[in-house]
Amino acid sequence: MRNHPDTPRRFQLVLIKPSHYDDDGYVIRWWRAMIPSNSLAAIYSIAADCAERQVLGPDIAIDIDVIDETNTRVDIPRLLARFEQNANYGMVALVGVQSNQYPRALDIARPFRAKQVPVVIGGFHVSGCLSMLDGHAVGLDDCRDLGIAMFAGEAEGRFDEVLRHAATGELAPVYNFLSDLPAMEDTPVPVLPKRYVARTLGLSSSFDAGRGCPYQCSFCTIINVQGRKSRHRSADDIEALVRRNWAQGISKFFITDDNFARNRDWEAIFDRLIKLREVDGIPLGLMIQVDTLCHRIPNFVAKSKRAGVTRVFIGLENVNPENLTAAKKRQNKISEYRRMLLDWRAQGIMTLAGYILGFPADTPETIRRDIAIIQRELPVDILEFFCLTPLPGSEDHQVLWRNGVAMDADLNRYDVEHVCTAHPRMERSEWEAIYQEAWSLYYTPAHMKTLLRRAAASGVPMTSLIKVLTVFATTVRVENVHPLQGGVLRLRHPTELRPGLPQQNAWLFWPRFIAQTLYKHMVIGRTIVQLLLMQRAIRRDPHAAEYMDQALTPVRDDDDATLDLLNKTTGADAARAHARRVAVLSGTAAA
Ligand code: B12
Ligand code: SF4
Repeated sequence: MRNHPDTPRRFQLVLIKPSHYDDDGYVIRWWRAMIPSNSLAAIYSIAADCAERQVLGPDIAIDIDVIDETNTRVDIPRLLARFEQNANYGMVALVGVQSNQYPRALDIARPFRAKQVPVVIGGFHVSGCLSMLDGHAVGLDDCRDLGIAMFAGEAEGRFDEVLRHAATGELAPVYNFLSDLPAMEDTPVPVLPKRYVARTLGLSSSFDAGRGCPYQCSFCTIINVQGRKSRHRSADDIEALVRRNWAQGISKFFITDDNFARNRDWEAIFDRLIKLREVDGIPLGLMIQVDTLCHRIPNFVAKSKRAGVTRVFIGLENVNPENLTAAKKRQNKISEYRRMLLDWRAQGIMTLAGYILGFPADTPETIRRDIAIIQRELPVDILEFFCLTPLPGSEDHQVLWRNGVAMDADLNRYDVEHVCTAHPRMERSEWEAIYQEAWSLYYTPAHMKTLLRRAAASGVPMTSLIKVLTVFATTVRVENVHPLQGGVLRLRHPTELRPGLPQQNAWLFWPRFIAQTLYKHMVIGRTIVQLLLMQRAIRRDPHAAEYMDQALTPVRDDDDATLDLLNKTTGADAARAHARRVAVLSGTAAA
């Protein structure tokens, strides 16, 4: 059916954030995903602003549909029918597409392109590749072949143009704004309508208060896409965003800045959030991401607490100085780790730390040793393991690509959970095995009990820790995906199988799915019961508040020679000697 020429035209804008395929080839999708995607919220708000400003003309409405594939099935036949009814007047936007999501994004795009529906793709894969490679690698020519327009850079201030081109059938093959990153002040703030947020757990949302990071870690893609200069939203914008969410009953947020401590306006933003919380009574609950030196910024930790931060993610990455130097992560000083973690703990804030496996000095033995040292000596709550991955867009990837070093050809595996290239000291199979083993080494019942005892002694809410421990202790074991891609009740559908893989018989598919689901929930249920019993025992212990161990011991000397952390890790001696030299030269220690 075609629109009658007299009826106002309605541009159909479908925003899809693709998921990716699991090891069995099925799309990773949940009944409830963890948290709504900030990339999707950002593009939704930019698009809604375009609709309000009627950028396609005064009589043309823009209908916006939002699909986050981690919690909603992309019903391609239904969407195709909708485009057909509207004479293909519209556009599919593949939003925030990471490298591991790129193959799935293309699979979603194919049927739309076959019917000539305009498709545009944006996100870190396209931006990272166009920033660091030759404009064709890795897989970008597939977009050209399919007629998918590629968008590199950030959509703020640029989406009008893309919409107009799609409406007139004049989309360019490539939009590249990487050399002209927009300022963030006064741009539409990322807010998703509640009906989409409700498809995730716990009615919390997310926003980016800023972009860009000053550091230069070689495995990082962010600095090559969003730059090294801090760009940020204003405190007024943040207040508007919080109020719009609060009007929908949402007051918990993940601030997605890679490093909020290096947001140049962190203090003004925190001060505004403190006012919203303490004066206006909005019950803010925040999670932020920071670096390991944030505790040295005056007031940062204390103001985090007052602004409502309850969880902080820290890019610890590794405890071996040799590895940190190899990754150009020289800002991470292992001698500071304990002081920093104890500062957060003193505020009753839960700490989550990223830990990368597969740096050059790592072997299965050193990784086992390091996890034991962390359990004993570092007062961190949650450890998240990742495999060092040459992510397209990073310096590491660029170097390997230029030197013609073999890397995995399947982009679906670039999810920092799979091994994608060779290691100097570990076979691929050893690296894969130690990644799996690391989770079970850290999340033993004994260590989880210690974590709960530390929480009880330092004011970190135990119930909250139990929720997080359940996710981190079970997701890899039960679902074989990283907790950061996790959710509640894994769903699968035969139509979501990766093209080229053999379809299972429905009589086998559904009984197997039900049996697996029951088994998984039994394992998860058992872990929850175990943790709740531990909590009950600790609550009944009259001495729980006095609990003390090596990790909780206050730092007296940054150069404490009794710690294995500063003695046994690879490169520790050289790092300590260097730190002593710096201290002597800067006059903070005697020669
Ligand atoms: C926060 C975050 C998360 C959160 C997401 C929570 C949330 N609410 O969004 C969590 C912790 C869950 C997460 C998980 C993962 N993440 Co993550 N994450 C980030 C982080 C730090 C910020 C994302 C963000 O909000 N950016 C701001 C948005 C607005 O930027 P954007 O997506 O690029 O979108 C802009 C432009 O690209 C463009 N654009 C985007 N789409 C489109 C579409 C069109 C049509 C147009 C015109 C423009 C356009 O306009 C947007 C607005 O300016 C990024 C790094 C970063 N700085 O972006 C990593 C990052 C995206 N994550 C990454 C990875 C690998 C993952 C995981 C696979 C890790 C894992 N194994 O669990 C999972 C995948 C989960 C999933 N299903 O998506 C990588 C991807 C690298 C790559 N080359 O692919 C990144 C880049 C970090 C890194 N290590 O380098 N992540
Ligand atoms: S500190 Fe984080 S965001 Fe900054 S360069 Fe290193 S990995 Fe990237």
